[in-house]
Amino acid sequence: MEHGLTRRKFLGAAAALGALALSTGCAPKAMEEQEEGQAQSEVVDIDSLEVKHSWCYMCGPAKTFCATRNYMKDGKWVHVEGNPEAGNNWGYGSKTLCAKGNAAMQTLYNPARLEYPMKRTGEKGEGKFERCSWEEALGAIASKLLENREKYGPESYAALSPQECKFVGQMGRRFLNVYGSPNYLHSAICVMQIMSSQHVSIGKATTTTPLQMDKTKLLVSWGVNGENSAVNNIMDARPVERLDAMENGLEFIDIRPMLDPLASHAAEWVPIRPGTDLALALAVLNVLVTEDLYDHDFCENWCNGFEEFAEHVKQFPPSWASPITGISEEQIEKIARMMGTAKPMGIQYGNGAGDQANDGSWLCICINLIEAITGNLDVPGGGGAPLLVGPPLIDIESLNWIPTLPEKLPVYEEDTENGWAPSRSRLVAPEFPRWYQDPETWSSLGLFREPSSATYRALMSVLTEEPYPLKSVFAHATNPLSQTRQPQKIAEALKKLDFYFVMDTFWNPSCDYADYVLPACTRFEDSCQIDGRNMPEGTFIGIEQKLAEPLGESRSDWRFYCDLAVEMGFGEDFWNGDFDQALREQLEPTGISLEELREKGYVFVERTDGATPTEPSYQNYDQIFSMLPNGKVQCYNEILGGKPNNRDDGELGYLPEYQGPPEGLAETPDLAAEYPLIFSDVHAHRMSVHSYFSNLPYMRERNRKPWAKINPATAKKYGIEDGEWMKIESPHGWIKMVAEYFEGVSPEVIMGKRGWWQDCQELDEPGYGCLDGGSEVNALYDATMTNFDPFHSAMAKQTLVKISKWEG
Ligand SMILES: Nc1nc2c(c(=O)[nH]1)N[C@H]1C(S)=C(S)[C@@H](COP(=O)(O)OP(=O)(O)OC[C@H]3O[C@@H](n4cnc5c(=O)[nH]c(N)nc54)[C@H](O)[C@@H]3O)O[C@H]1N2
Ligand SMILES: Nc1nc2c(c(=O)[nH]1)N[C@H]1C(S)=C(S)[C@@H](COP(=O)(O)OP(=O)(O)OC[C@H]3O[C@@H](n4cnc5c(=O)[nH]c(N)nc54)[C@H](O)[C@@H]3O)O[C@H]1N2
Ligand code: SF4
Ligand SMILES: [Mo]
Repeated sequence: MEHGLTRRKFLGAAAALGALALSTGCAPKAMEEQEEGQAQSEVVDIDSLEVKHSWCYMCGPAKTFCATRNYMKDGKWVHVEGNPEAGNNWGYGSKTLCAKGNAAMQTLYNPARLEYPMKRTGEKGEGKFERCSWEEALGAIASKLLENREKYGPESYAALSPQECKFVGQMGRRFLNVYGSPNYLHSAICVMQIMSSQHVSIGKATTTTPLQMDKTKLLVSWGVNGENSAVNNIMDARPVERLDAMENGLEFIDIRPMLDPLASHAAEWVPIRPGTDLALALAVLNVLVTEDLYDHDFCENWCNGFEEFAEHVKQFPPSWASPITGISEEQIEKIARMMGTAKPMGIQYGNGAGDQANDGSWLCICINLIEAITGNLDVPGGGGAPLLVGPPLIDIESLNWIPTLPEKLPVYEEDTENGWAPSRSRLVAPEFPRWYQDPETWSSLGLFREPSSATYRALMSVLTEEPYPLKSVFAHATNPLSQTRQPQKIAEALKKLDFYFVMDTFWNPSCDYADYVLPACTRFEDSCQIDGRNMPEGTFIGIEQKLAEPLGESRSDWRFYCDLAVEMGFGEDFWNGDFDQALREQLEPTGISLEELREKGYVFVERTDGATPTEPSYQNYDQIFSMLPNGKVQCYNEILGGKPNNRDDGELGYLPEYQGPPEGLAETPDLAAEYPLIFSDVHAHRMSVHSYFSNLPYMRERNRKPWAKINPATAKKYGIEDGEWMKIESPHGWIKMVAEYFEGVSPEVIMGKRGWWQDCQELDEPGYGCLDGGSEVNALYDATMTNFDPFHSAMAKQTLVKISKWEG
């Protein structure tokens, strides 16, 4: 079995490397100069090369995680490694980068890069385009946006940002606010579930995740894909730290359908049927209550309505959950007892738990309540107790945040009448209920967030005209045809949409429907993002240093908004077109100038006083829960209960309600007679980000064909051999994928990987479409809008399917 994890310790200062074999990546020009078949490596003295500093961008445009040293040879970027002073991965793997990080050169020098603005000349979807100038594209976009604002109101413009992408979240949001639209379209399936469920149940001042993991005795890893999503970075999953903590006696429970590499180290692997986690969570709560495994003192003093809640969960014993989840009663009882007795216990949960389940908000809330009622909140080694780091030695608070000017949003009569924040009445498809989308609510719970609509429902407004149709949509660093459900429907909406424009580094399939496509440069070709990090070793500030001139006429994603704003007459709110001015404002509190930072690449101030960080006092519950109703954990939920849902067609409940997936072996037996298997997918993969980077040879080499893992017993039943293509049909669409035999998945479940539209020219690997007959898993899933989660709009990521050998 592939493992992919190594243990690495903080390396301290940079060690001189001496000679190093360099790979020149996939630069088309460099390749032409090579003799055919000649290996592309040469031995170079690394110390003779110029080093530029930057941040690795290979975790996606939303993130700056690992700071890097980039080696330049004759003006070309030839080698990358981590910057040891940056404490990447909180001290682990500081110099090493993950596989994606090491392939970074191949994205800059990729033959598939977009180089020029393009305008559509054929029908939408036909793919006929011609090159145009930036001047023409910006002029046309600006005049169309101004015209549509006049004709249909500012709310008719929406920006897609499924992954809370940084430049869309800051510059794109600022543009939306100045234009006057609240319609920031978020996927409703990435991370907000975790954040919002914590706000409304345990408060934002704490969490279920154990940050001091070396003290944790039991970790519950629920729907987390750490070996892929967080190999080398600082996100919550922290798989390497988990393996180290196991040496101190940590045990963990892994709840997910596949026996992935980390799951094979677990004390208990719980191979749950996709989409049924809430049944499991309710049964765990049932055992905790009926077997008296909860913390009485905590529940009496710090839980709102614990009695009603305890009575409520008595309806959900393991005998009820077992046939739904496919997990034996014995295993449910066993893991519940472990959660109730091991102290301290912490729970990490990822996108597999709640983000993509149509009852995901109650699921996430129940997970939080398991942590709470077992008395594990704000306990060292339990949930929420912070990492011990000294105070920052440079003021880094302002870094990486550009003010978004929410005060520019118009206030409508309906907003005032209902007590809603500005423009909430104009949300086309509120991701969260309108009453919840309030700066007061969010900030009182510890997080500021601006309004959002949910992508799928919002794009459907173009077809249904309910409550009004969006007219102009900007897809910036996103491909709506592989990101949300039912790409067929999305394509229909894009066809009917009045004005659609895209800015991307590559031609994604949704570009075919665009009026204009704009070429983005990678973050290695400009210097627009600053980030900082405070660590036990010291405080680090880094900026992207430009490693190469932008390819063709590609432009920075950040600067683009300044260019468009000037064209629209919004220049005053956009530093009169000079984005560097925004960076100067960010840097002001640090006392470091932009010029100095660009020159040096980074500044690191070492902690030399030898003082160990002071331990905070823990379990200050009156303070931690002070923002919650009655100052208590919401077992009986008075934030949600009795309030309108996000569709304004019903009320939310006070106590967890089991909904279950829209279809399933236990849920819809008639449908299961025709479609006898369950299909679900994984999002993160070590060799790609979302649906891209599979055009990089280093990545595609190890992740070659659209794969779906299937139990050999099941595959053989249908005459499908390992490595053969299979046709996968659901009641909602069909795709083809390559069967990968894997005993670590139950015979009734198939697990695919999303996003296969990219080809890889160097390896002669084709791309596969996003619509029916392609290989995009989203084509298979249900998208009945009344099935979406009534609080945070999540959609089920599971469907019933039938399979056959693909002969096409
Ligand atoms: N290399 C790489 N890293 C990434 C990304 C990437 O694309 N590539 N994406 C980034 C982004 S945007 C995000 S949001 C994070 C996501 O980070 P994670 O939440 O860690 O990643 P996912 O891949 O969504 O993993 C979900 C896990 O849940 C399992 N699962 C699927 N269905 C179910 C279910 O019904 N119940 C349970 N219990 N488990 C289920 C899957 O098998 C998978 O192991 O990763 C980030 N990191
Ligand atoms: N079935 C299913 N669907 C899912 C998920 C799942 O697990 N299963 N996961 C969900 C999650 S967690 C997320 S975050 C979303 C992600 O969904 P999206 O963010 O829409 O991801 P992609 O579809 O990969 O599209 C990203 C696009 O950004 C482009 N791009 C990359 N870098 C840059 C850049 O620097 N600048 C510009 N301008 N463009 C760039 C890429 O070429 C690509 O076309 O998908 C969600 N959809
Ligand atoms: S985890 Fe990998 S891809 Fe992400 S920033 Fe670090 S090296 Fe780059
Ligand atoms: Mo995500």
